[in-house]
Amino acid sequence: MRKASLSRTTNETKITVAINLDGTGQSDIQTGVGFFDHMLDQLARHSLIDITVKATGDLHIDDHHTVEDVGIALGQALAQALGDKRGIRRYGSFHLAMDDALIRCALDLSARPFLVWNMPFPTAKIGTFDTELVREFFQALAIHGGITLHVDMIHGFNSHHIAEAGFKAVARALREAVEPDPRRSDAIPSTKGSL
Ligand SMILES: [Mn+2]
Repeated sequence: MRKASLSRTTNETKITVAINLDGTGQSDIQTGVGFFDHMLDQLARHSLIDITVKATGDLHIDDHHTVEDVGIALGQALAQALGDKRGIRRYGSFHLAMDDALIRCALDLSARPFLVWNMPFPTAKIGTFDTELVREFFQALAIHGGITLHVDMIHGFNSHHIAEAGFKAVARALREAVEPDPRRSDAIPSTKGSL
């Protein structure tokens, strides 16, 4: 069963997450940050990973700790659910178009965390949400999930579309990377013999 669940509590946030890599894209998300909930719903829906997130954070300060810590917890859950990565495709990539936004994601479930982020949002905010937090989320996800993650905006002028297309592009690339590769059976997809 490629599932994981965990809780993470600090002085700033209290977070519970559960994921199922072999899900159908169901989500149950409550972070207290409306736009972020909308994005995490997209992440589940388009990765076909079932995702539950319950977060209580210090939103009286701002959304930063909550968004970052959800990224940490989801990354940790992803790494846990992947286990030794036997039989998976490992790599994934996708070009996702959404209205004006065209985002390319390429990723490797490498255990060598790295984020290349080229997402020049034209505005600092989407409603009350700080657009810089999109990077914070994916940085935390990449580090704690062991992902080499490249996200590049090829075109876009609407921040909501750019962010949403970004989440969907990562979701589709992740869907491909975590999928069992029927030609690989139980092998670990690396010449090193471990990932
Ligand atoms: Mn939307």
